[in-house]
Amino acid sequence: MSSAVLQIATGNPVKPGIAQDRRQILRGLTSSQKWLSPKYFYDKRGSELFDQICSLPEYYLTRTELKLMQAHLDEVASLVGQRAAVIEFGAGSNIKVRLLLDRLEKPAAYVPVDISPEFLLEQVDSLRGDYPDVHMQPVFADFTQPFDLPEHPVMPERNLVFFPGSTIGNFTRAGALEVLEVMAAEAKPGGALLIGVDLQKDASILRAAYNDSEGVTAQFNLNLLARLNRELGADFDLEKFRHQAIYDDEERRIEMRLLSTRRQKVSVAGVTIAFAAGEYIITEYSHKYEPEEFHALARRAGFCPRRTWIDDERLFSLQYMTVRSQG
Ligand code: AVI
Repeated sequence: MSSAVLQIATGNPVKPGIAQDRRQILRGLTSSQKWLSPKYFYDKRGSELFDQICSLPEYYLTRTELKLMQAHLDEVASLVGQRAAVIEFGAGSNIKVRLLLDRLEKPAAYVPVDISPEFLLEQVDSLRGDYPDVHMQPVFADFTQPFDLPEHPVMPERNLVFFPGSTIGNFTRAGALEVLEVMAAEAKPGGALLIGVDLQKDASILRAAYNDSEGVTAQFNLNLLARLNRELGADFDLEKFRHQAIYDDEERRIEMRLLSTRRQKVSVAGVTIAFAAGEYIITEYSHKYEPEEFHALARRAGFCPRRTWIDDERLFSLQYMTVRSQG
């Protein structure tokens, strides 16, 4: 039994698993362009595969962001000041939040926000022993919607929202603006955001990152169908679908697909879904930004970009911004 107290954010009736998302899943699979939300990638198996992706040679994102963090977190810490509450959107990589908590001056609290109670509890349980002075308060909520922040025993000086990994790229540009607005509201005036944003670059580098030679990304993508089989009683034959990741130049994004290699019918939660040969399900977008484009988006959401660190190969950016004071 975990010792963590889980804060249930009011107004967010989100539960774990995908069975309760049956309607949304069927809506996607019965649309003229079939789609599934990337949020369903991350069951236990999907999270393990994602961890493997993060150390693939072609997947430059994680190692480049880690290098940027190593190089610039001291500066981040001096900008943030002491006794910040770190609010992480998504219970992400333990390594990254450790790096941040290690460098910040007397961090007051750590508040991971996620729709998976298991990930939340694992995350805080793994950190608690090493950060006894940091108040750990996981919040079970969908961070795309405003949520209530918990009270802390020591009043933090400011909120620092942390959103590494370029997960912001998995939202459409309009969706990213909405998430940034939620972040600005949660950080509050005087608060700040530290965010990892993947950059536009030569399409060959991007294609390789999402079509790795070991086929791990393919397994990660196909696991979505295996998950529907396990949790929604679907009967996808994984042999009859193929992973595809293309770079869309106009939209400046990677589009991941699961392509039906033949004409077939699949049953999902009792509903029959027909596929033509070559028809595909869109499973993920991963948008890539120029730094200035992202700054403009962040400004519209109420942030003031302060620092942007980019690696020498111009692959990835780590951006620090503060919430613009109103009026
Ligand atoms: C979590 N997210 C930022 C990853 C990305 O690069 O868009 C997910 C991923 N999909 C395929 N590989 C990694």
